[in-house]
Amino acid sequence: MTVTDPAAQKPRVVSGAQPSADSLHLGNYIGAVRNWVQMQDDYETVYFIPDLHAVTVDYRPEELAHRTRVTAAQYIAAGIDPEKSTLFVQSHVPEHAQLAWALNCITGFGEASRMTQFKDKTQRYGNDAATVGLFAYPTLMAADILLYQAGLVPVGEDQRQHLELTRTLAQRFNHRFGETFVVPEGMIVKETAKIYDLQNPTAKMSKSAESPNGLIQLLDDPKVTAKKIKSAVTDAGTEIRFDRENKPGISNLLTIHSTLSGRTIPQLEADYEGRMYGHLKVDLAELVTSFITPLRDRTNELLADPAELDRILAHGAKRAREIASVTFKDAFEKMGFLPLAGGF
Ligand code: ATP
Ligand code: LTN
Repeated sequence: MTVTDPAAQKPRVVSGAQPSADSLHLGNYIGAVRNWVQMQDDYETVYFIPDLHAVTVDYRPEELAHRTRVTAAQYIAAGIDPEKSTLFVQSHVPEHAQLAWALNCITGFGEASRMTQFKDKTQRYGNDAATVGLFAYPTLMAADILLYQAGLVPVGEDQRQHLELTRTLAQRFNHRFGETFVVPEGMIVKETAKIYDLQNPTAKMSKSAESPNGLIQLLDDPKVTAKKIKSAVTDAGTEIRFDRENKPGISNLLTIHSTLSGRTIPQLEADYEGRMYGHLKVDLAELVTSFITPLRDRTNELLADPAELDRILAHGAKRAREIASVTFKDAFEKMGFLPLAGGF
Protein backbone atom coordinates (compact mmCIF):
# COMPACT_ATOMS: atom_id res chain seq x y z
CA MET A 1 0.00 0.00 0.00
CA THR A 2 1.29 3.49 -0.76
CA VAL A 3 1.38 5.84 2.16
CA THR A 4 2.72 8.81 0.25
CA ASP A 5 1.23 11.26 -2.14
CA PRO A 6 2.93 10.25 -5.37
CA ALA A 7 3.84 13.91 -5.91
CA ALA A 8 5.48 14.28 -2.50
CA GLN A 9 9.11 13.40 -1.79
CA LYS A 10 8.61 12.25 1.80
CA PRO A 11 5.58 10.67 3.45
CA ARG A 12 3.20 13.38 4.55
CA VAL A 13 2.15 13.78 8.17
CA VAL A 14 -0.91 15.70 9.41
CA SER A 15 -1.90 16.56 12.98
CA GLY A 16 -3.39 19.24 15.21
CA ALA A 17 -4.40 20.13 18.79
CA GLN A 18 -7.61 21.98 19.51
CA PRO A 19 -7.57 25.62 20.67
CA SER A 20 -10.02 24.76 23.42
CA ALA A 21 -8.17 26.29 26.40
CA ASP A 22 -6.03 29.31 27.21
CA SER A 23 -2.91 27.16 26.87
CA LEU A 24 -1.79 23.74 25.75
CA HIS A 25 -0.76 21.51 28.65
CA LEU A 26 2.21 19.29 29.35
CA GLY A 27 0.27 16.22 28.13
CA ASN A 28 -0.31 17.84 24.74
CA TYR A 29 3.38 18.66 24.53
CA ILE A 30 4.74 15.27 25.59
CA GLY A 31 2.07 13.20 23.84
CA ALA A 32 1.84 15.21 20.63
CA VAL A 33 3.71 18.45 19.85
CA ARG A 34 7.14 17.12 20.85
CA ASN A 35 6.81 14.29 18.32
CA TRP A 36 5.58 16.66 15.63
CA VAL A 37 8.71 18.75 16.07
CA GLN A 38 10.91 15.67 15.70
CA MET A 39 9.12 14.58 12.54
CA GLN A 40 9.82 17.78 10.63
CA ASP A 41 13.08 16.59 9.10
CA ASP A 42 11.98 13.16 7.97
CA TYR A 43 8.48 13.88 6.76
CA GLU A 44 6.55 16.50 4.92
CA THR A 45 4.66 17.89 7.88
CA VAL A 46 1.29 19.63 7.96
CA TYR A 47 0.20 20.97 11.36
CA PHE A 48 -2.94 22.96 11.92
CA ILE A 49 -5.15 24.39 14.62
CA PRO A 50 -8.54 22.63 14.50
CA ASP A 51 -10.70 25.59 15.45
CA LEU A 52 -13.78 24.14 13.71
CA HIS A 53 -13.50 21.21 16.11
CA ALA A 54 -13.24 23.57 19.09
CA VAL A 55 -16.77 24.90 18.47
CA THR A 56 -18.39 21.45 18.64
CA VAL A 57 -18.79 21.94 22.39
CA ASP A 58 -19.84 25.03 24.30
CA TYR A 59 -17.30 27.84 23.91
CA ARG A 60 -17.03 31.61 24.14
CA PRO A 61 -16.75 33.42 20.78
CA GLU A 62 -14.74 36.25 22.38
CA GLU A 63 -12.05 33.74 23.40
CA LEU A 64 -11.69 31.68 20.24
CA ALA A 65 -9.42 33.92 18.15
CA HIS A 66 -7.04 34.48 21.07
CA ARG A 67 -6.90 30.76 21.88
CA THR A 68 -6.19 30.02 18.23
CA ARG A 69 -3.27 32.44 18.24
CA VAL A 70 -1.99 31.03 21.55
CA THR A 71 -2.04 27.49 20.16
CA ALA A 72 -0.18 28.60 17.03
CA ALA A 73 2.38 30.49 19.12
CA GLN A 74 2.88 27.45 21.34
CA TYR A 75 3.46 25.18 18.35
CA ILE A 76 6.12 27.58 17.08
CA ALA A 77 7.68 28.13 20.51
CA ALA A 78 7.91 24.35 20.94
CA GLY A 79 9.84 24.07 17.69
CA ILE A 80 7.40 23.83 14.80
CA ASP A 81 9.13 25.80 12.07
CA PRO A 82 6.60 27.50 9.76
CA GLU A 83 9.07 27.25 6.90
CA LYS A 84 9.63 23.52 7.30
CA SER A 85 6.03 22.68 8.17
CA THR A 86 2.78 23.88 6.69
CA LEU A 87 1.19 25.62 9.69
CA PHE A 88 -2.32 26.99 9.44
CA VAL A 89 -5.76 27.44 10.97
CA GLN A 90 -8.39 24.93 9.89
CA SER A 91 -11.17 27.49 9.31
CA HIS A 92 -8.89 29.38 6.88
CA VAL A 93 -9.01 26.45 4.47
CA PRO A 94 -12.68 26.04 3.53
CA GLU A 95 -12.08 22.69 1.84
CA HIS A 96 -12.00 21.04 5.29
CA ALA A 97 -15.67 21.78 5.96
CA GLN A 98 -16.60 21.10 2.34
CA LEU A 99 -15.00 17.68 2.20
CA ALA A 100 -16.40 16.86 5.65
CA TRP A 101 -19.89 17.30 4.19
CA ALA A 102 -19.16 14.78 1.47
CA LEU A 103 -17.80 12.35 4.05
CA ASN A 104 -20.89 12.83 6.22
CA CYS A 105 -22.88 11.55 3.28
CA ILE A 106 -20.99 8.24 3.17
CA THR A 107 -20.92 7.72 6.96
CA GLY A 108 -23.57 5.59 8.62
CA PHE A 109 -25.56 7.11 11.45
CA GLY A 110 -24.90 4.01 13.54
CA GLU A 111 -21.22 4.08 12.66
CA ALA A 112 -20.87 7.68 13.92
CA SER A 113 -22.96 6.85 17.01
CA ARG A 114 -20.42 4.24 18.06
CA MET A 115 -17.59 6.76 18.49
CA THR A 116 -16.63 6.62 22.16
CA GLN A 117 -15.50 10.25 22.30
CA PHE A 118 -18.98 11.31 21.15
CA LYS A 119 -20.60 9.05 23.74
CA ASP A 120 -18.29 10.35 26.51
CA LYS A 121 -18.78 14.00 25.65
CA THR A 122 -22.54 13.54 25.28
CA GLN A 123 -22.58 12.07 28.75
CA ARG A 124 -20.42 14.87 30.11
CA TYR A 125 -22.36 17.75 28.55
CA GLY A 126 -25.83 16.16 28.46
CA ASN A 127 -27.90 15.03 25.49
CA ASP A 128 -29.40 18.45 24.80
CA ALA A 129 -26.01 20.17 24.71
CA ALA A 130 -24.59 17.59 22.29
CA THR A 131 -24.75 19.16 18.83
CA VAL A 132 -24.84 17.68 15.35
CA GLY A 133 -21.39 19.26 15.01
CA LEU A 134 -20.10 17.12 17.88
CA PHE A 135 -21.63 14.08 16.20
CA ALA A 136 -19.83 14.98 12.96
CA TYR A 137 -16.49 15.68 14.70
CA PRO A 138 -14.87 12.46 13.39
CA THR A 139 -15.87 13.06 9.76
CA LEU A 140 -14.38 16.55 9.91
CA MET A 141 -11.22 15.00 11.33
CA ALA A 142 -11.22 12.50 8.46
CA ALA A 143 -11.46 15.40 6.00
CA ASP A 144 -8.51 17.13 7.72
CA ILE A 145 -6.39 14.07 7.07
CA LEU A 146 -7.62 12.92 3.64
CA LEU A 147 -7.37 16.37 2.02
CA TYR A 148 -3.58 16.22 2.45
CA GLN A 149 -3.18 12.58 1.32
CA ALA A 150 -1.45 12.01 4.65
CA GLY A 151 0.39 8.75 5.12
CA LEU A 152 0.85 9.11 8.86
CA VAL A 153 -1.17 10.74 11.61
CA PRO A 154 0.61 11.12 14.97
CA VAL A 155 -1.99 11.34 17.77
CA GLY A 156 -2.65 10.03 21.25
CA GLU A 157 -4.35 6.74 22.02
CA ASP A 158 -7.68 8.54 22.54
CA GLN A 159 -7.84 9.24 18.79
CA ARG A 160 -7.39 5.63 17.63
CA GLN A 161 -11.06 5.06 16.87
CA HIS A 162 -11.31 8.28 14.84
CA LEU A 163 -8.34 7.17 12.77
CA GLU A 164 -9.92 3.81 12.13
CA LEU A 165 -13.03 5.59 10.87
CA THR A 166 -10.86 7.80 8.66
CA ARG A 167 -9.31 4.71 7.07
CA THR A 168 -12.74 3.13 6.57
CA LEU A 169 -14.08 6.28 4.93
CA ALA A 170 -11.06 6.61 2.65
CA GLN A 171 -11.46 3.01 1.51
CA ARG A 172 -15.22 3.38 1.09
CA PHE A 173 -14.85 6.56 -0.95
CA ASN A 174 -12.14 5.01 -3.15
CA HIS A 175 -14.26 1.92 -3.69
CA ARG A 176 -17.42 3.84 -4.54
CA PHE A 177 -16.06 6.76 -6.57
CA GLY A 178 -12.63 5.59 -7.69
CA GLU A 179 -9.11 5.86 -6.26
CA THR A 180 -8.92 9.31 -4.62
CA PHE A 181 -7.47 9.20 -1.12
CA VAL A 182 -4.35 7.75 0.47
CA VAL A 183 -5.46 5.44 3.29
CA PRO A 184 -3.54 6.82 6.29
CA GLU A 185 -1.81 4.93 9.07
CA GLY A 186 -2.11 6.04 12.67
CA MET A 187 1.06 6.71 14.58
CA ILE A 188 -0.18 6.28 18.08
CA VAL A 189 2.23 7.40 20.75
CA LYS A 190 3.21 4.81 23.31
CA GLU A 191 1.36 4.51 26.60
CA THR A 192 4.48 5.87 28.29
CA ALA A 193 3.88 9.14 26.46
CA LYS A 194 0.53 9.56 28.13
CA ILE A 195 0.61 12.08 30.95
CA TYR A 196 -1.84 11.82 33.83
CA ASP A 197 -3.51 14.40 36.03
CA LEU A 198 -1.25 15.29 38.97
CA GLN A 199 -4.13 15.21 41.42
CA ASN A 200 -5.89 12.22 39.91
CA PRO A 201 -3.15 10.11 38.33
CA THR A 202 -5.46 7.52 36.81
CA ALA A 203 -7.18 10.15 34.61
CA LYS A 204 -5.33 11.70 31.67
CA MET A 205 -4.09 15.25 32.05
CA SER A 206 -6.76 17.23 30.24
CA LYS A 207 -7.78 20.80 29.52
CA SER A 208 -11.12 20.01 31.10
CA ALA A 209 -9.56 18.71 34.33
CA GLU A 210 -11.69 18.82 37.48
CA SER A 211 -9.07 20.74 39.43
CA PRO A 212 -6.55 23.15 37.90
CA ASN A 213 -3.95 21.79 40.34
CA GLY A 214 -3.64 18.57 38.38
CA LEU A 215 -2.97 20.37 35.11
CA ILE A 216 0.38 21.83 34.03
CA GLN A 217 -0.35 24.51 31.48
CA LEU A 218 2.54 25.61 29.32
CA LEU A 219 1.69 29.25 30.03
CA ASP A 220 1.48 28.86 33.81
CA ASP A 221 3.76 31.01 35.93
CA PRO A 222 6.80 28.80 36.70
CA LYS A 223 6.20 29.27 40.45
CA VAL A 224 2.68 27.89 40.04
CA THR A 225 4.06 24.95 38.07
CA ALA A 226 6.61 24.15 40.78
CA LYS A 227 3.89 24.27 43.42
CA LYS A 228 1.62 21.97 41.45
CA ILE A 229 4.39 19.40 41.08
CA LYS A 230 5.33 19.57 44.72
CA SER A 231 1.73 18.97 45.74
CA ALA A 232 1.16 16.14 43.23
CA VAL A 233 -0.67 13.15 44.71
CA THR A 234 1.73 10.30 45.41
CA ASP A 235 1.17 6.73 46.47
CA ALA A 236 1.40 4.73 49.65
CA GLY A 237 4.90 3.46 50.39
CA THR A 238 8.21 5.20 49.92
CA GLU A 239 9.92 3.44 47.04
CA ILE A 240 10.46 5.34 43.79
CA ARG A 241 9.56 2.69 41.26
CA PHE A 242 7.61 2.66 37.99
CA ASP A 243 4.42 0.66 38.55
CA ARG A 244 1.41 2.09 36.76
CA GLU A 245 -1.02 -0.23 38.61
CA ASN A 246 0.07 0.27 42.18
CA LYS A 247 1.97 3.55 41.97
CA PRO A 248 0.19 5.70 39.38
CA GLY A 249 1.30 9.00 40.94
CA ILE A 250 5.02 8.19 41.08
CA SER A 251 4.90 6.48 37.69
CA ASN A 252 3.46 9.65 36.16
CA LEU A 253 6.20 11.80 37.73
CA LEU A 254 8.84 9.39 36.45
CA THR A 255 7.37 9.52 32.93
CA ILE A 256 7.46 13.32 32.90
CA HIS A 257 11.01 13.31 34.24
CA SER A 258 12.15 10.77 31.69
CA THR A 259 10.70 12.60 28.69
CA LEU A 260 12.20 15.93 29.71
CA SER A 261 15.58 14.73 31.05
CA GLY A 262 16.17 12.00 28.48
CA ARG A 263 17.03 9.51 31.23
CA THR A 264 15.35 6.14 30.96
CA ILE A 265 12.93 4.94 33.63
CA PRO A 266 15.38 2.24 34.90
CA GLN A 267 18.12 4.89 35.12
CA LEU A 268 15.81 7.11 37.15
CA GLU A 269 14.82 4.24 39.42
CA ALA A 270 18.52 3.68 40.09
CA ASP A 271 19.18 7.42 40.60
CA TYR A 272 16.44 7.63 43.21
CA GLU A 273 17.10 4.39 45.03
CA GLY A 274 16.88 5.00 48.77
CA ARG A 275 15.68 8.57 48.26
CA MET A 276 12.29 10.02 49.13
CA TYR A 277 9.31 11.14 47.05
CA GLY A 278 10.11 14.73 48.03
CA HIS A 279 13.51 14.55 46.31
CA LEU A 280 11.95 13.43 43.06
CA LYS A 281 9.38 16.22 43.26
CA VAL A 282 11.96 18.93 43.92
CA ASP A 283 14.10 17.79 40.99
CA LEU A 284 11.11 17.43 38.72
CA ALA A 285 9.81 20.90 39.62
CA GLU A 286 13.20 22.29 38.62
CA LEU A 287 13.28 20.27 35.41
CA VAL A 288 9.77 21.23 34.32
CA THR A 289 10.13 24.92 35.14
CA SER A 290 13.43 25.19 33.30
CA PHE A 291 11.76 23.56 30.32
CA ILE A 292 8.58 25.65 30.49
CA THR A 293 10.13 29.07 31.17
CA PRO A 294 11.80 29.60 27.76
CA LEU A 295 8.78 28.09 26.02
CA ARG A 296 6.51 30.50 27.83
CA ASP A 297 8.76 33.48 27.10
CA ARG A 298 8.93 32.63 23.41
CA THR A 299 5.14 32.15 23.26
CA ASN A 300 4.60 35.54 24.87
CA GLU A 301 7.04 37.17 22.46
CA LEU A 302 5.13 35.73 19.51
CA LEU A 303 1.80 36.81 21.00
CA ALA A 304 3.12 40.34 21.44
CA ASP A 305 3.11 40.67 17.65
CA PRO A 306 -0.24 39.26 16.55
CA ALA A 307 0.04 40.79 13.07
CA GLU A 308 3.22 38.81 12.40
CA LEU A 309 1.65 35.65 13.78
CA ASP A 310 -1.39 36.15 11.55
CA ARG A 311 0.91 36.67 8.58
CA ILE A 312 2.65 33.35 9.29
CA LEU A 313 -0.73 31.64 9.52
CA ALA A 314 -1.95 33.26 6.29
CA HIS A 315 1.18 32.01 4.52
CA GLY A 316 0.51 28.52 5.91
CA ALA A 317 -3.14 28.63 4.81
CA LYS A 318 -2.05 29.50 1.29
CA ARG A 319 0.32 26.54 1.16
CA ALA A 320 -2.31 24.26 2.67
CA ARG A 321 -4.92 25.32 0.13
CA GLU A 322 -2.59 24.50 -2.72
CA ILE A 323 -2.65 20.87 -1.61
CA ALA A 324 -6.21 20.72 -0.27
CA SER A 325 -7.86 22.29 -3.31
CA VAL A 326 -6.40 19.67 -5.65
CA THR A 327 -7.71 16.75 -3.57
CA PHE A 328 -11.02 18.48 -3.02
CA LYS A 329 -11.59 19.17 -6.71
CA ASP A 330 -10.73 15.59 -7.60
CA ALA A 331 -13.06 14.22 -4.90
CA PHE A 332 -16.00 16.40 -5.94
CA GLU A 333 -15.55 15.63 -9.61
CA LYS A 334 -15.46 11.91 -8.84
CA MET A 335 -18.66 12.33 -6.84
CA GLY A 336 -20.30 13.73 -9.96
CA PHE A 337 -20.75 17.39 -8.99
CA LEU A 338 -20.88 19.81 -11.89
CA PRO A 339 -17.53 21.64 -11.92
CA LEU A 340 -17.75 25.43 -11.69
CA ALA A 341 -16.72 26.88 -15.04
CA GLY A 342 -13.47 28.79 -14.50
CA GLY A 343 -12.86 27.07 -11.15
CA PHE A 344 -13.59 28.16 -7.54
P1 ATP B 1 -7.68 17.55 26.19
O1 ATP B 1 -8.21 16.30 26.81
O2 ATP B 1 -6.51 18.08 26.89
O3 ATP B 1 -8.75 18.57 25.96
P2 ATP B 1 -7.85 16.47 23.64
O4 ATP B 1 -7.29 15.10 23.48
O5 ATP B 1 -9.31 16.58 23.81
O6 ATP B 1 -7.07 17.19 24.80
P3 ATP B 1 -6.36 18.01 21.72
O7 ATP B 1 -6.00 19.20 22.46
O8 ATP B 1 -6.77 18.25 20.33
O9 ATP B 1 -7.60 17.29 22.37
O10 ATP B 1 -5.18 16.96 21.79
C1 ATP B 1 -4.02 17.20 21.07
C2 ATP B 1 -3.12 16.01 21.17
O11 ATP B 1 -2.65 15.86 22.52
C3 ATP B 1 -3.77 14.68 20.80
O12 ATP B 1 -2.91 13.95 19.96
C4 ATP B 1 -3.97 14.00 22.13
O13 ATP B 1 -3.97 12.60 21.99
C5 ATP B 1 -2.77 14.52 22.92
N1 ATP B 1 -3.01 14.51 24.37
C6 ATP B 1 -4.01 15.12 25.03
N2 ATP B 1 -3.92 14.90 26.36
C7 ATP B 1 -2.81 14.12 26.54
C8 ATP B 1 -2.16 13.55 27.71
N3 ATP B 1 -2.63 13.73 28.92
N4 ATP B 1 -1.05 12.82 27.52
C9 ATP B 1 -0.56 12.62 26.27
N5 ATP B 1 -1.11 13.12 25.15
C10 ATP B 1 -2.23 13.86 25.27
N1 LTN C 1 -9.33 15.25 17.39
C1 LTN C 1 -7.92 15.51 17.47
C2 LTN C 1 -7.54 16.84 16.87
C3 LTN C 1 -7.61 16.74 15.40
C4 LTN C 1 -6.69 16.03 14.58
C5 LTN C 1 -7.19 16.18 13.25
C6 LTN C 1 -5.53 15.28 14.83
C7 LTN C 1 -8.55 17.28 14.60
N2 LTN C 1 -8.31 16.96 13.30
C8 LTN C 1 -6.52 15.58 12.18
C9 LTN C 1 -4.89 14.69 13.73
C10 LTN C 1 -5.38 14.85 12.43
C11 LTN C 1 -7.43 15.41 18.88
O1 LTN C 1 -6.29 15.11 19.04
N3 LTN C 1 -8.25 15.65 19.86
